[in-house]
Amino acid sequence: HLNTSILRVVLLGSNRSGKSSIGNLILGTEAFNAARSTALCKKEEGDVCGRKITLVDRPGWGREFQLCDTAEIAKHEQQHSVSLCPPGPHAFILVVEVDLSFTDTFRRSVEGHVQLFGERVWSYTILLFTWKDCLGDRKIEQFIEGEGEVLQWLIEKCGRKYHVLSNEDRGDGTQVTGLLHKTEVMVAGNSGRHFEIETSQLQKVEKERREVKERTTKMSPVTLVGVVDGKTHHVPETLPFPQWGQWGQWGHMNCRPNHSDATDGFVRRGCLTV
Ligand SMILES: Nc1nc2c(ncn2[C@@H]2O[C@H](COP(=O)(O)OP(=O)(O)OP(=O)(O)O)[C@@H](O)[C@H]2O)c(=O)[nH]1
Ligand SMILES: [Mg+2]
Repeated sequence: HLNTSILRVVLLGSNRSGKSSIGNLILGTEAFNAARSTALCKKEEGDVCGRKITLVDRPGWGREFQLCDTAEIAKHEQQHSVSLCPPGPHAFILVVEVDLSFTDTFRRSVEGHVQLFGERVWSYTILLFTWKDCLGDRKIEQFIEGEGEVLQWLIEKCGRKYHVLSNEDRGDGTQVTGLLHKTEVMVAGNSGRHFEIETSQLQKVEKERREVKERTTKMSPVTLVGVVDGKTHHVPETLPFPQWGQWGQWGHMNCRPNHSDATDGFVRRGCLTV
């Protein structure tokens, strides 16, 4: 039957997994920028196969990062995604590239970042394998069987709800309809209920975000100059880093300032070591 209510979805996953790309594939637009790494949450709406959908894209976490390696402000931005689709998302799509190595480090990283919202989030999460083009002729079931227990663990965590597609293949409409169908089945399994986050948790996040914004607007707009592979790059942004000297994210690269004026979690000047 035709469901006229809005389906609210938040995209989760590590950097470069294909979150912005799947957002574009679902909406059939270029609403999200997949040419560069997403730094801030973004909400887009569309009409897909007769269903109204609200999609929230958000920054990914560093592939090799454990939750403790991720900057507090990055965690706040990740959590902010839920505020953009009140009263809460019906579904989270956890985007994972098929060609990752499913090690224990991967497991702890995914578990930590997904569970920023608490253990209950898994009941609202569908696993989406991207980069299907890397599988060649192999079927996803064969691939899963050939992988170890970490991937099995993830599939169980998501209640065996998963889908596979290639974001590069824009011609095959069944990729998106299949994903949306499985998402709707999950939502129906939750009796249409949306995920609710503790109001106090969200309020804390929003307060911290406001404070950070106030601090950054007071900063003088200095262009960060980075040296990457011996070449000088101008970084046109204020970069958040966990702490001075620690690794952070710039585009798709892990980098860290080797000297800077960062005393407050931000780097405005300095050199980058990649
Ligand atoms: N071959 C192939 N390339 C893909 C696929 N999905 C994404 N890409 C490419 O991978 C790169 C990263 O994709 P994004 O959609 O920006 O990834 P993201 O998860 O939004 O990354 P962050 O914003 O950094 O967290 C882009 O160059 C995409 O074109 C896929 O299924 N197959
Ligand atoms: Mg992105």
